[in-house]
Amino acid sequence: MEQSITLSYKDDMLSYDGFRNEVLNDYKVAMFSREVSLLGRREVLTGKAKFGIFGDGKELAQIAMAKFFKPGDFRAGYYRDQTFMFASGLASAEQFFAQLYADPDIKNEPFSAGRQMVSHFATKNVDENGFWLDLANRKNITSDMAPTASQMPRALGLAFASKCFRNSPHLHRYENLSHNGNEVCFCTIGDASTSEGHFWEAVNAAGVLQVPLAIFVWDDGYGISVPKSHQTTKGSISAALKGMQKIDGTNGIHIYKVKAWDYAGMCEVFEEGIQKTRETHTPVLFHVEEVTQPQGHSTSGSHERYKSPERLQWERDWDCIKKMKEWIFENGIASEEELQTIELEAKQAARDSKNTAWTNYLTPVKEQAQKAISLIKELVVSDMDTYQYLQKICADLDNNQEHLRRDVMRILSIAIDSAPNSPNIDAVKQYYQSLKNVNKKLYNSCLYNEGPKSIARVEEVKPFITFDAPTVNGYEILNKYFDVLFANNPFVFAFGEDVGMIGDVNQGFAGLQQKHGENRIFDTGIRELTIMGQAIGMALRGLRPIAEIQYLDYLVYGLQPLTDDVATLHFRTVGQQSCPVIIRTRGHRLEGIWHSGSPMGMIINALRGMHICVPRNMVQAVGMYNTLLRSNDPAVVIECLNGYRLKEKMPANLLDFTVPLGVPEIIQQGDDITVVSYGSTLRIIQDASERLAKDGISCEIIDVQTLLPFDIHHIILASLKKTNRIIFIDEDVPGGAAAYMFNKVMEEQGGYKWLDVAPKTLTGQAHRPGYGSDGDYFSKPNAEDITQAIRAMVNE
Ligand SMILES: Cc1ncc(C[n+]2csc(CCOP(=O)(O)OP(=O)(O)O)c2C)c(N)n1
Repeated sequence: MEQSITLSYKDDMLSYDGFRNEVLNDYKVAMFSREVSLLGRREVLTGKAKFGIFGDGKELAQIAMAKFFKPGDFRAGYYRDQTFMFASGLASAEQFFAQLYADPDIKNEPFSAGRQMVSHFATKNVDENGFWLDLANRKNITSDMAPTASQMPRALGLAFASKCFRNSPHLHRYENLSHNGNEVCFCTIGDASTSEGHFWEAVNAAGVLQVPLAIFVWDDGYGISVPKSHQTTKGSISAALKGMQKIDGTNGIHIYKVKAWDYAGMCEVFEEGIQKTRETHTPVLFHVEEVTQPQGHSTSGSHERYKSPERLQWERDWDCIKKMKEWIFENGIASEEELQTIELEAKQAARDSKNTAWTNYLTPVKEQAQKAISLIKELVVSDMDTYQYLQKICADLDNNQEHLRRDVMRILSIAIDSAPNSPNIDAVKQYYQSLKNVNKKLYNSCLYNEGPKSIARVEEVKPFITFDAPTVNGYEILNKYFDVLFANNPFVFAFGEDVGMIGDVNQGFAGLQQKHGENRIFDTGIRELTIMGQAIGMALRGLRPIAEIQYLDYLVYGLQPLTDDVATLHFRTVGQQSCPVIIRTRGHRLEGIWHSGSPMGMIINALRGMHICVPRNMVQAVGMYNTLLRSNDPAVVIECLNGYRLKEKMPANLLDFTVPLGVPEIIQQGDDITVVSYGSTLRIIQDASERLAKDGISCEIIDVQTLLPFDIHHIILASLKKTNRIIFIDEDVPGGAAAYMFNKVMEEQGGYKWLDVAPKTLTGQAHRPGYGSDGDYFSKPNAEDITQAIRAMVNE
């Protein structure tokens, strides 16, 4: 039924009938979407769903926008765009309601399998094995997020990828990914969210880079309750952006203003603007004014609390659907009766979709509940109290018409606890366990790639060091590697502050821009947030960006898109979207408060869903880059700041060797104590170990190599079984990554069973290091601290 609601344009627009049909179809979509919003709110208020946020008031603007969204284009938007999705044929109301109900069946809710709140849409960019789909021939929706303006960095990157494709002749043959960079990124944002730094950084970068980005600002005057006079300079985003406007002979962006109720006007302006940005790659911003929000912000509150009666009346008078209806009558396009028929059909279609979605959602849970009830009722129990109690919980579940999976789990668990000796309790236990497995797959899967594109599938290949291998500086290993990598892998791009012309501050890319071209290795502005966004958008489109954060301490500027977008993406799309960014940075010991950071605890906790690689030297780093490029998971690689001038042997198989992730390396065998660490600290541990050896204390030193994943084969446990003593050492704050490693080995690996003395962590101080060598010495673990701690443990 609802499929008849999606649009089919342009077949016959030149004839009057063609035009009329299109207008009436648009009216129907608008009515349909409005009804979906009204019904959606009611579903929440009557308790069938937990939270609702809808697109009422923005129907016409989105119908107009959808007309120019072509196969190959991308959308990075936010939670108001249901009408756009319906109008583009990318979502049905049934799917919309399935998401509202948090239906975990991906067949019913294809955007996130119930993992995301309603109105958070997505389409696949990879198939079920993680291989790229033909994105150039699909309409692409990157997975929506709730944090305001979080779509902006990614939108910049999606548009920037078009520029990469257009300007890189070696990519032109990949027509499954791009048609000469003609793809536009459609980005939507609320007026209040333009107050975020993300918006300004992205718009500035787009104006500098000149990329096909079309930003639609839905200006309904408020950010929840705060009016735009408190949000935006001059109360108008288009006025505030004037200085960025492109004029002849400058870069910048085109800016248009339209009214959200002006159907014909928006169609005209959007067509012109989109065509311009598609052809010229000059970004465009549509300031869509006079948007209304008939039901208020969300189901969490009522807008009568903050809108005046006059404003509410204005919103009723200028409702876009009402205005479209008036326009249809004024132009004699349809009669009152015809529109009434359309309205009735649209409302009925919305209602049918809602009912079907609810039935689809409920049926499997009901089946589980019924099966649980019947198993529990069959239990033979010896006392009356237990019998009555079990009868009662079964009746309660039976009477509840809106079951949840957790209700079923709970009643099964209660039954197992209450009647442990019942002869037929095993059937209940088995069912409980089988549901646990099912629910684990539904609710806890796909944080990382699980199939062919998983890092676990990458075979280990050892570096091949020939007899006469040259000994060179660490940075020269990277430089040679990147050179051969760029010659061999057309999808790889590298960029960041000072990466292009000078080849990064430590010369990893020195001379390579000149060799491989400005399109592939390039400088960016100082804007870590949107450097991350640039990488995200490129990776979502099948490219393999290596994006640089100049120093690890500045990762904080770029952390938001990594934690909210990249790290959650595979999980929140149930593996349907991949974003294999590689974030390259350098950290640990160097100098002062902002060039010696090692906030690894913060990083591993913020970035579950990415891999965190902490190579001790540049050969290991190269092996990790190779592993990552063979898989589809995103990662951060933290090179050692003080390692670029240390000498290493150049492997002969630079492009081929791989370092398996999650596999520690024992870099020194020993018997008395297991010392676990990573990165720059290892060299200090080696120094301490030499001194300890003189006292007859033999250390087994283990480099974990990656913090995420962590020691998947329990190599550390095997060492502990031999030494029966263990210390975890790093430069992070107390309770940071050393505590994480401690927890992994003690709890997950069961290391506590093999201890002769209390296990220990040795970390940096709680503050950051002061400037100078003594600032470093007294703030980070030093060889003296380490020898004393280990000696005390061994002598205990
Ligand atoms: C980073 C962040 N801060 C706060 C919020 C809570 N929040 C959700 S929507 C919203 C207002 C957004 O207003 P606007 O951008 O105008 O979009 P609208 O909802 O009006 O379409 C706020 C403050 C959030 N989701 N993310």
